[in-house]
Amino acid sequence: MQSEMAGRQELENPLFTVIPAPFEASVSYGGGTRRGPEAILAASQQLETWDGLCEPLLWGIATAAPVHCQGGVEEVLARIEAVVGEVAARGSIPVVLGGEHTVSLAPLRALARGRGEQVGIVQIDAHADLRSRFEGSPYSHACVMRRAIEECGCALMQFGVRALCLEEVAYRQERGVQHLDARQLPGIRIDDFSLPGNFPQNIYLSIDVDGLDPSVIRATGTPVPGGPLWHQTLTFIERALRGRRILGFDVVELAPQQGDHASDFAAAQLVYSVMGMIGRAMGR
Ligand SMILES: [Mn+2]
Repeated sequence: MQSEMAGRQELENPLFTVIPAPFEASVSYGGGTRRGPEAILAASQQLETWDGLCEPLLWGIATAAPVHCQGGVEEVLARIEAVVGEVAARGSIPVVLGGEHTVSLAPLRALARGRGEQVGIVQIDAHADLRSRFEGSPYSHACVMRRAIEECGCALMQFGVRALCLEEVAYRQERGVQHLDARQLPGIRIDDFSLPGNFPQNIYLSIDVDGLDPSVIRATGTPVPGGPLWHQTLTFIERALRGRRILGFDVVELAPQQGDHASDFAAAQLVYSVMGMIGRAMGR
């Protein structure tokens, strides 16, 4: 993200630090998520700095060097976790760009594991990602939210899910996973949504770009029709952040495709719009 317009104070203490994490190991269908971060960063140069309500750039947006993502999954997650931990310790909000959804486990380990208070994950996704194992691996992108619940003790709220298996339905019930699935959306006024009162105060937001309808973002490995549209998704996020403290967020699973720069741009706009919502929720 460009930061030329920010003042010295904002450059030294950026509100956000973008961490590119181009990790891609579990490809279930279409591939290419390792090129997601660079495509989002390239598209970010085309964004208007005024997001319609405020100018997040002025709060300071730093971009860290891409995390080295070759090697075994545990090794790579440990590297991402270390960078997220450093960023958070400096008081900047980490913004992780994937890569496949597995990368979300790293910021959750850094921000939620061993923390005194429980962290609630707000997940935007077409898939529940609650499988115990997928294609032999407990670290597949199809398992990431289950790992987060079990390793980091997180609560979970899912939005836009429309592809899940019976194992995941049972697990949701067993663990009290909250959800607003895609099929429920036609009957709902998202403007009225709020997280349950007993949902944790500390929030981590994880956005799998396949959560949005493929008419908004289609450059992703496992697109599923019938998802929430742009404004529904942004309204949901804004409502979910209300009155909560946000520890960090990620945008994952963009798999850029030649000729589809609309998807790259939408993902970059999503990152920037969420930054605006977070800053405004903090009273900036
Ligand atoms: Mn996912």
